Amino acid sequence: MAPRILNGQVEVRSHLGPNDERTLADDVLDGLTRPLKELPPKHFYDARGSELFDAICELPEYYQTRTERRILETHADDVVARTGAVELVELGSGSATKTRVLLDAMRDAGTLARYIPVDVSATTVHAVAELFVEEYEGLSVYGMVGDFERHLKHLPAPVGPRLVPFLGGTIGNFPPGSRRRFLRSLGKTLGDGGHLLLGTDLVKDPHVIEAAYNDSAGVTAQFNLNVLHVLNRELGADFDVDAFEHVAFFDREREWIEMRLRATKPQHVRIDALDLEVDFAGREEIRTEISAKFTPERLRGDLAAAGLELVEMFTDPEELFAVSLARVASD
Ligand code: SAH
Ligand code: AVI
Repeated sequence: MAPRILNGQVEVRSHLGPNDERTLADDVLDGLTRPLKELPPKHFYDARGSELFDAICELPEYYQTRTERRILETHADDVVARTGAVELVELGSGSATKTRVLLDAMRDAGTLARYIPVDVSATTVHAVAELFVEEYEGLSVYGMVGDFERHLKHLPAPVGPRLVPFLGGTIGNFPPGSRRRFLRSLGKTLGDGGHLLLGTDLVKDPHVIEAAYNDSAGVTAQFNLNVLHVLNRELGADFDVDAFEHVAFFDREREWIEMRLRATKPQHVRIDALDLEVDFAGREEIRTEISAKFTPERLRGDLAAAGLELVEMFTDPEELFAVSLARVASD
């Protein structure tokens, strides 16, 4: 697809096309014909889903965002000094509010050259690209609308030491096996001497974790249910969204949150684009997300298994959340 030049310093390129509508179709066909029905979480993030996620980040119960921001505010100067970063390639950038803390530190250190947000949500990549090029004088922005599991090979070559923030705990949304495979594949993205800056939510009192996914304002429930609106719109499905309810619980053995959508009554759904009929028994559930919570040991182990070495793990005084700086392990 042709690059969209907004002005001299901004370019946004989309790697999503007809094949990606296929990806949604394939995921739905695969996920809704299994004995335990499942949908991958990346399909939450249409324009409405991205807005709802931003609203989640402001909720009193959702401690993750404000805690990670505070960790970044405390350690950004140190991270920039230690990495010498001149560019950020941010994975799952969303509305990139916390990214400003890193960009400010790079600007103050005089190293800031380029910002590359990567996200499946086209609206957020365009919005962030336009905003940041205005806000940071001289900054070049190359937005990539794409899937970070498939499109990182299309990134431009680094212009100098690269820092790859992967914030918000999004790595926790991968199942464990693909999480380690994905981390291993990031070696190439980091480039020579590059670093990963990985945000992870930590294991803590299950009540605190469960409250973060069962907020009293019901925003997380709307976010979860939104995926059914996506399927209705994109695949011509006829889900009765009001006949499903939000479920989120902490699986104490696996140490992850599971979000599910539960049918409140038996129902029959038709998905036109797939020529598929799906039946739901009363109280049958679709798993829509896992969100893994880490211990420092598990995190170190995952990084090591992916050929990465931990440079430093930053956390907050209550040890709610961690931001880890890592690089490719030396042999
Ligand atoms: N980094 C932000 C946003 C986290 S929400 C923060 O810390 O607040 C997760 C983001 O990852 C969303 O913007 C979503 O669109 C994006 N995302 C999820 N799966 C993705 C994938 N496979 N490829 C690219 N982006 C993805
Ligand atoms: C993006 N991701 C890390 C969020 C999480 O906490 O797993 C998505 C989310 N799901 C429900 N609330 C927020």
